[in-house]
Parts: sequence; structure tokens; C-alpha cells
Amino acid sequence: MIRRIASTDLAVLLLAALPAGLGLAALSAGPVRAHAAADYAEHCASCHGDDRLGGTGPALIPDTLGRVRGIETVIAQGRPLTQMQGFAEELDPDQIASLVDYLKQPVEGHPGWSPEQVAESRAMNADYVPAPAPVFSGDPMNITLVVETGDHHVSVLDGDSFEVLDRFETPFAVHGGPKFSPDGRFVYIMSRDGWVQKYDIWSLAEVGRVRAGLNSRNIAMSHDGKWLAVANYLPASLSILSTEDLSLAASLPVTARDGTESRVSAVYQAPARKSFVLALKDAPEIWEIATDPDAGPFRDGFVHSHEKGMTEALGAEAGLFARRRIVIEEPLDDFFFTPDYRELIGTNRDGDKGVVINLDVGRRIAELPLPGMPHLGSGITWQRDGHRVMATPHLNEGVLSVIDMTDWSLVGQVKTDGPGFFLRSHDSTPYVWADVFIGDHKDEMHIIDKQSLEIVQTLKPFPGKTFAHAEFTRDGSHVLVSLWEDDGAVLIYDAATLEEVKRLPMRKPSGKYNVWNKITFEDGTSH
Ligand code: DHE
Repeated sequence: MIRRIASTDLAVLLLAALPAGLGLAALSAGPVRAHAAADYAEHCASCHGDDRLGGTGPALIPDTLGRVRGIETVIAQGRPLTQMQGFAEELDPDQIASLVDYLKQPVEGHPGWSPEQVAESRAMNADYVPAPAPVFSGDPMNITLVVETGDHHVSVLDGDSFEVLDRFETPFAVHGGPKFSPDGRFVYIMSRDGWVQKYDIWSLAEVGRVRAGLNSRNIAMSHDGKWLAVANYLPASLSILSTEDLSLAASLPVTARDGTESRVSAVYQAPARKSFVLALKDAPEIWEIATDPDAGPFRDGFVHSHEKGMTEALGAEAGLFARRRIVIEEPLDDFFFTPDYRELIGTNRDGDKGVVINLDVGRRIAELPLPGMPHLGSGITWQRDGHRVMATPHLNEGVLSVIDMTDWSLVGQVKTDGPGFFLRSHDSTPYVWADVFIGDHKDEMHIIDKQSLEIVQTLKPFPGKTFAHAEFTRDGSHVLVSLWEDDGAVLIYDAATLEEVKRLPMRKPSGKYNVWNKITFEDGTSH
């Protein structure tokens, strides 16, 4: 007689087969999830970790998977040109669907990432030999890096000849701008899984990598190039690495004054202030961390008295990595800084205004009506009618707001064909390049006159395909734009004639970063 296995029996059998940490939550959620946990243990854990927090493969947790589309297809068919094989032979569609459901559940407990685990993850390239001079003949200050998210690589382009000098593998899912050392020789690249990779542009070689967090947002370079800060969602912390050898110099848990643990939305470099500035996701505070033991606002245990109901700033310990809290009325995000780093504009959660904070006095000094979710992090500035203005796209509205930075008034709004994500310009060009990343017009790039605020031309070389994110060469003579598709390309335009001069095939190219424009904090680029 064939005995039917009751689901409870099955659960007991599976529990014995599961790796530590996977069993109980899966089982308490029922037999389907227990099956999925067993499938995970059998097919996925060796690369993605028993705890789903990542290994040779990326972490498979809701924090990161929320962004990945077509997970079922990836499990069934794998990812071309990666180590992710397809499992259609081993798992039927129902099993794959249960597995996806299982992966979308939060991991058990409160995943942490200790300083010891950071240290253990550190892997320096034993074959790396620093070159005494660039191993290529082009201008090392005119190198442009292209992040290719299609197969997780970066292409290193000579900014004059547009020759690809190197193409190297990055950790999975790089996000945000890579950060260069102040001399432009080294670049640091971060993945959403918290890996930070150091690459030597002169030697065209990886120096090493380390996992600074489990789910990270972005990185920032200190004014002197000694420290690299990593903003983490998981654990809620800021990791500070030595740029020299990627060792962990400090790990700062982020807890608000009332004891609330907060994720870090982003960390920004504020070289003029010799500090890092942190946007906190879950608390009405902005943090400033000193990158110089003698940095001004921290030296005297800065304390700012405040009007009732207004913001306040409190002093902190002195010394390297001393922290200053600026208490605000509501959490702010997506910062844009004035060129002197005295003021920043952030957006609130509802995305209906811009709040200007003066970092010296540590309080709000102005508020701008900016409905439609302004994307201030993409803001750029230029001179217009003797005034410095800044422009920001909006993520929910087809409009570009232009703000006078002397009195924070709204100078004008440029109506675009849809919401955009990124803006770029350069001192040497009369134009702003603004993509229309979101919606039906994702295939367009507007060229906008910086003085008249008129759209002078709209490029649309590939109807129906995403065409976004521009970057200028060092002298501003050429502009690189991504055909943001798996079978994509980088198109290179003459910045004056707006004619295409070259096309380089790339795998879903996203951001592009010119060494010179980044290390000189060129006005036309976001930092
Ligand atoms: Fe980004 C930069 C946050 C979604 C591509 N993005 C940044 C930065 C932040 C940020 C804080 C600045 C980092 C830096 O350079 O130091 N991004 C966010 C979000 O909160 C958001 C909306 C949701 C999220 O999931 O994180 C988000 N970003 C995206 C995307 O969906 C994009 C288009 C594709 C992707 O790669 O994930 C994307 N973000 C980028 C790029 C930059 C970036 C290419 C760097 C722009 C630059 O020119 O410097």
C-alpha cells in the first residue's frame, strides 16, 4: 500500500534536509513554502547563500529582488553570459512560482553584517601590480566609464578616440555613480548587494573588492581621498572603508535621537566641508560625518539653539568621523548641494516640495513648491542672466524646474514630453541634455538652451527604445548617450552640431562617468 505523506510528515522530512536558518519560518508558512525552501536549498543555496544573503551570486531577498523583473524566466532560463544557469529541467513552472514567492518573503530574524563579515569578504587581487604610468597612451583625465548593466561589466573608454581600453566584470547590479580618487587614478564601484570594487585606471586592473553591507544605496569619497563611505539599508548603517586597501575603518549604526533605527537613503561627499552628509530614510534627521579631525562645524562641539518648531542641530564628539545631527521636521531625501556645500535641497516623502537646509546653521531656510517628485539628485547648475540657476527633472511630471539659487525662486519650467531621470551639461556648451526616461517618450533626448529655456532639438534615433543618460567628454566637445537596451549601444554626438559621430555596441549601458568632469565637480554633472 502506498502511504500518503501528510503535509506535516513532509514538513518534518524537509526540515531535516534544510540548511540551518531556512527551516522554521518556511515550515510555519505551510507545505508549499517548505517545498520551495527545499528547492532553494538544493538548487540555489550554494551560490546565493544558505541565508539568501548572497555568495558568489547576489542576495535573494525582497530588498533587492523588488527591482528585478522576470525572476521566473531567470530561474527557468538563466542569465546569458553569467554563472546563473537555467533550472527549467529540474523545476516545473509551479515549483518556480513557489520559489519566487519564497524569495519574496523577508529573511528570518534581522540579518546583520558584522565588521568581521566585512573583513572576511575582502578579496584583494593577488595578480594586481600597480603600473608606474598609464598603460595606454590617451589622456587619463579624459577616460569615461560606461556601466553596462546587461551583463554586469564596465567599459573603459578613451575620451578622445572612443576606443574601448578595457572591459571588466563588476559585482551584480551596480547602482549610482562610481566615485573616483581625487587624482582620478582609481575608481570605486558599488553594487546594490553592498559590494565595493576598486579598479586602477592607469593599470587597467581590479585592485580588490569587499562587501560593505547587505543592501547598499551609494558611495561617497572623502575630500582627501582616504575614505569611502557606503550608505546601507541593511544593516541600517554607514560603513567607512579605507580607500587604500578597502579595510573597514568604521561602521556607524544609524539610530535617530528617539532611538529609531534608520536606513541611509544616500551618502554625499561634501569636500568643501570636509565631511560626508547623510540622508536618513526613516528619521527626521540629516547627519554630517567629519572626514577631517579638525573640521569646522565639529571642532567646538557645535550647538545651535533653535526656534520652537524649527530645526535644530546638536553637537557631537570631536575627531575623525565625528557625527553631527541636524534635526529636521520630516525625513528628506535625494539631495542637491550648492557648489559651496553650504546649502542643500532635499525632497520630502510626498515629493511635493523642495526644502532648503543651510548646513552651517543646521536648519531649514526656504521651501520650494516642487510637486511631481523632483529628482534633485540629478540637478545641475549654470549661470543665467548673471544668476546661478539649478535645474531638476521631475519623476512624475513632464517638466524641468529651473530655480534661481540666489533667492530660491522658481525661474521657469520647461515642459518636456514626459518625466525625465537624468540631466547633463558642461561649462563649454549652451545646452542641457535632458532624457525623457519614463513613459511613452522614453526614446527621446531633449536638447534645451540654457538661456532661453527652449527645447532646440529632440533626438530620437531608436523609436520605442530607451535612450537616456548623457555624459560629456572632458572638454565638452562630445556627448555620450546610452541606448539603454540589452542589445544596446553608446552613441557619441558632436556637442555643437548635435550629429552622431560614433556608435559603440554595449550591453544595456546605464550611467557614464568622465574622470575629469567628476573630479573637478564640473557644474553640468550631478555628484
Ligand atoms: Fe538611481 C544615482 C537612488 C532607481 C540608475 N540613484 C542614484 C543616486 C541615488 C539613487 C541616491 C545617487 C548615487 C550616487 O551617484 O552617489 N535610484 C535611486 C532610488 O531611490 C531609485 C528611485 C529607486 C531604487 O531602487 O533605488 C533609483 N536608479 C534607479 C533606477 O531604476 C535606475 C534608472 C537603473 C538602475 O541602475 O537601478 C537608476 N541611479 C542610476 C544611475 C545613477 C543613479 C545611472 C548615477 C547617475 C549619475 O549620473 O551620477
